[in-house]
Amino acid sequence: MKRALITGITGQDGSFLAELLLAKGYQVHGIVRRASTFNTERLAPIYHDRHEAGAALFLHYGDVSDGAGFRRVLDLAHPEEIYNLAAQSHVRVSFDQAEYTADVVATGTLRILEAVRDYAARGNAARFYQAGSSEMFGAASPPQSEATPFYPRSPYAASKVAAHWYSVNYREAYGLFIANGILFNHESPRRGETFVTRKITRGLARITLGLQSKLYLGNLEARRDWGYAGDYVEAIWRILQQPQPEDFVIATGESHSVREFLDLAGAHCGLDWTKHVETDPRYFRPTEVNALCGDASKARSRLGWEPRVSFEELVKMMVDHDLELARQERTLTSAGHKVIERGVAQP
Ligand code: NAP
Ligand code: G4F
Repeated sequence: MKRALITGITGQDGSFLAELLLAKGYQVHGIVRRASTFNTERLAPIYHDRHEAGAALFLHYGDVSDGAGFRRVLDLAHPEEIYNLAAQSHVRVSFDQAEYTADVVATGTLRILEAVRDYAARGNAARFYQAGSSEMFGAASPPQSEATPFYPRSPYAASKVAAHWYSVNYREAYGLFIANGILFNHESPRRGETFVTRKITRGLARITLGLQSKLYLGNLEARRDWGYAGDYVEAIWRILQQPQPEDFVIATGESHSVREFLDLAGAHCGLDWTKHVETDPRYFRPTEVNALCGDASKARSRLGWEPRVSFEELVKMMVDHDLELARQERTLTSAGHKVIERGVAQP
């Protein structure tokens, strides 16, 4: 049985990747941050108590700001594959929490690489995946490929560039199997509710069901290359199965504006979104990434990877999911139950 260790397992991608690896017969270990509330909601469907026969998913407390703790988990899990997905992953928030973002995203990766280097020196070969981002291309004109120079436009993106180059350096300096994925935006019904796609599908669904009246957004003209997270974790896994460690852009090659996302989501809800969406300047970024569109030719030819879910199918999947959530919420409210808020307004 192969063993994998995932940082960021409680996030959108972590949950999809854990599911994929379990289906492939891996024993999966994940690092979970201690929080005062549960942050393992996305893992609930695949988690079994470790005392149950056949349990293959094991969670360990840890944080990428704590190198010593990570090393202990590494020795305990003893993985052959390590996927570093942990990040303060919100671009707008990184302008407010720049030092923290650098500590987690850039230095956090360095801490893990140092641990992996020492793990290898003790005779343990582990393949390492670094979750890079199309945000690293920032102001570089589309289409962006592995050959496009980085031009980061946020503390988050600059930190991801640092993590990318730390990873390249450790590959070259120590001959380790280290690969960077440069993934363009990927979404799903599990996407965090403060990212624009989910904010839109959740907001329009609640408006459709009469649970709220307005949705406040920022820049509607930004263009993104949006794919489906379930497809992207398959690419992540394939990157680590290659004979040599290399870096890959993962993207659909199609780009749409936030406005176009609203058009499709609104149409699927049967709602004229222009009557409900208002602009709030606090959602604008000091420096914006205007247009991202990836050229994933290398992944197509070398990994044999292709996205399966189209943009239209993705929007529909997310809207359908959030309409169902809103229906459940309305049923509870109309039966006199108080709906427990899962959070409050955030960026
Ligand atoms: P996400 O949903 O925000 O998940 C981030 C994960 O990192 C969560 O499990 C989070 O834990 C964990 N985390 C945050 N700070 C941590 C820390 N200090 N120590 C340990 N864990 C920490 O992000 P995602 O969309 O799944 O993305 C996964 C990775 O891919 C991230 O590195 C992201 O930057 C990168 N990426 C994402 C996209 C995309 O479009 N989704 C595109 C390119 C690259 P909590 O659950 O406790 O918050
Ligand atoms: O959904 P977003 O916050 O995603 P963004 O900034 O592209 O970052 C995501 O994708 C990256 C890959 O390219 C990841 F590395 C990163 O971790 C994250 O997953 O914003 C998308 C666009 C931006 O141009 C933003 O200005 O939507 C625009 N936008 C407009 N109104 C908004 C809003 N974004 C958010 N979050 N909230 C708004 O109200």
